[in-house]
Amino acid sequence: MSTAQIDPVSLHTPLPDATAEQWWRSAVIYQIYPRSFADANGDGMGDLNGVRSRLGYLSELGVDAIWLSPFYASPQADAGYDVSDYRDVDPSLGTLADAKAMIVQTHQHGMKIIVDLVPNHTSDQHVWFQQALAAGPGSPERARYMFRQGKGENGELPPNNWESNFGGPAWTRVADGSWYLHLFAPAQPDLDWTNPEVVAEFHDILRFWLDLGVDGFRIDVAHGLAKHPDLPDVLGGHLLNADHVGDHPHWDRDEVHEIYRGWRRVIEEYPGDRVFVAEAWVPNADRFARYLRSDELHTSFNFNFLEAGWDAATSRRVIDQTLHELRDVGAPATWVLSNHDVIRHVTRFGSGDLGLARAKAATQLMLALPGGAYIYQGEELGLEEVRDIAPERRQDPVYFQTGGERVGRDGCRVPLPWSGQESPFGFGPAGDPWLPQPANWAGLTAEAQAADPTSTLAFYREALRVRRGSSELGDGTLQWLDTVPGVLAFRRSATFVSVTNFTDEPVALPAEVVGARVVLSSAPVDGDTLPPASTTWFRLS
Ligand code: TEU
Repeated sequence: MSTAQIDPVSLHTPLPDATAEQWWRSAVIYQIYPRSFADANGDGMGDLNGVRSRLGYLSELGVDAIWLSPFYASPQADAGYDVSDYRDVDPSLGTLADAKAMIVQTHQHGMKIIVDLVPNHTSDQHVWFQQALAAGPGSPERARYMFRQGKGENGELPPNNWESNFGGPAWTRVADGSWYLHLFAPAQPDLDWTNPEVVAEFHDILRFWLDLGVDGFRIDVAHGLAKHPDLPDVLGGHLLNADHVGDHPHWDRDEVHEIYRGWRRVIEEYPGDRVFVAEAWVPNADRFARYLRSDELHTSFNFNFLEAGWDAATSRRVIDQTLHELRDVGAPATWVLSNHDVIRHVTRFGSGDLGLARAKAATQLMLALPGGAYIYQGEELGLEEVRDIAPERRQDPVYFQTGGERVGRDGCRVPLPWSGQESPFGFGPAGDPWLPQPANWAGLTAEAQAADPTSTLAFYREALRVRRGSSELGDGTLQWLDTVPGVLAFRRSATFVSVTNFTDEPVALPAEVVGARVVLSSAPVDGDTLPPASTTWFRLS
């Protein structure tokens, strides 16, 4: 799609349904990766009581809500994204009573709480999969999953050429010779979403957590649940790309939307303002927007922005496409730069001082864009990806399924440094964290940064404070200002302007903001220039 066709987004176009009650249209949501956030019992693994102990830190940081990656009963083959019981807490992370207390206390701290829902697959230890194995081919128990006969003379070849996201074939053979589909690890068998029993079970799981008071769900692999009925070979690459948008055999199929219409009806039965956020890696803005039609999901992570890199032109194109497509469906944009699956943005943007300067500038830009935003735990401390984890300490199935060819995601999942001079840096009272922490994190602990007004943590707190106090930030629209190449500047109101200098050189201030008051800058502002790799917010009188 070419940017030339995109209408300029008018500053005065009101968004449909924009009401103050819809908190999620403007919310800043903090992602907690529970096993790496805080460890209350000192076993080296974060837990829900650790989360409870740090709720004060999060409300002080100034976020509106938290989202927790899965904490359900799980053999932990994929760090909890392999769920064996959707209605219980994994013993390594706590109990259901801890989860209930966490929900209540999060609300007491004035924040909302979103939990993760993993509907594409269960764990191979889930009772359904165990029943399926026991019941044999052709049984109703097997019909909850994707069992098929193989190809070749004796069915010795997988049913098709699909690849696991984590490397290797997406099929595993069981003792009786049938194969089952797993788009991720073999320990994560895919459910068959054409089976009404599967649909009903997930409606019930939604209700279970809604009854406990959660404010919403993040939907894992939201673009993957529906599969082509004939399971044809993938042509033209495993990942979704522009060549097979709309007809990929297992990504972003039209049938997936009926599932979300059903979920929307369930969530609408509940009082309060509850919300879905989709993890949908769908590159085309128009296909992406379909998930956010008014009878489907409320929000969806905008991964095109995350993937735009540190580049002014690409970022502007993605921002324009997103706002244009979402305006048509009335949904707010949801920006994100880091999560538990991708290399931390300080490191993606070049590491070291330059990477950090760019990362802070990108974050400040993100926080000025129309809509909501997600922050991934540790980015407020300026943490880098940990690159030097020894092979024997690695945990991610991606590393093992690719024979080490892909290093995997452990580097963004290292337990947080809270205080002190050596590991576990206050992550827990004692114990060896499940992934090793770099020795040089002593200067990056939350405690050290809280005492330093020039720290990354102080910057995040200030940015969130200013955002809260600026009524034009969050939901709404923007209007671009003319700038030199490498600089993006936009108005959020007649008096609020955000300017990002993507270059590594100082750049003259755009004419509109000369003499304006600097509200916040990610780097010290000097006279009439924008510092290299920086974002500055200006208030015009
Ligand atoms: O991720 C799904 C997913 O699509 C990503 O693996 C994505 O393909 C990749 O990061 C793109 O670079 C979700 C969870 O976020 C992830 O942690 C789980 O491992 C996965 O689902 C399986 O449940």
